[in-house]
Amino acid sequence: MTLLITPKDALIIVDMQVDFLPGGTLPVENGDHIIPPINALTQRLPFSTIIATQDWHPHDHVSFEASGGPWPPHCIAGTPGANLSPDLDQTRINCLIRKGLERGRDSYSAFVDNDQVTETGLTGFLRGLKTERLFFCGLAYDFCVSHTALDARWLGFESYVIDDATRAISSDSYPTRHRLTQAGVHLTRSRDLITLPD
Ligand code: VGL
Ligand code: ZN
Repeated sequence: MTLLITPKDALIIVDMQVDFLPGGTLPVENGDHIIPPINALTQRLPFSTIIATQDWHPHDHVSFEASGGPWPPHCIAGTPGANLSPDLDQTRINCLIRKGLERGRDSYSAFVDNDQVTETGLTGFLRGLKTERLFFCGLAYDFCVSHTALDARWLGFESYVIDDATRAISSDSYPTRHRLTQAGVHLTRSRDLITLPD
């Protein structure tokens, strides 16, 4: 099913950072393969709101193995690994949201920390622009992309994950896909997003 994208729609590019790409400290397999489709989305479609998120952790963050967490150190604030990929076209990105800044709390969602209390401000930003539909892409499908899309749905936004513009850490995406569709998050593909010729 094709979807006509208008300037009222927003694109949210999740965590396209050096550490999550091949060669980084927490690389998502083939994460670099989604850079051309994401660039095509921002270049081809008339979104007026394009948000990029960044995981942005202190060096002793609770999610790191040295602190008893599940992950190798990644996206340490201000380091090159926390930068957005140099291959990502940032020309039309008008908002950057950073998350996971507090040592003792992680944040998979770009809306609210894992404590479900601390907000990033993204909700107010989008509501202020009267945005209704949100389209999600980036890394990683089974963590930050899905948590962000689920929160968006819960907050009342119509939410779409762009399947060919995301990649998962786990090789089995079925549980993530199931959780998303059960919650009413739609799955779509780049080629189904269209615009009117001008
Ligand atoms: C992420 C694991 C740890 C993500 C962030 O962006 O999906 N995953 N921190
Ligand atoms: Zn992280």
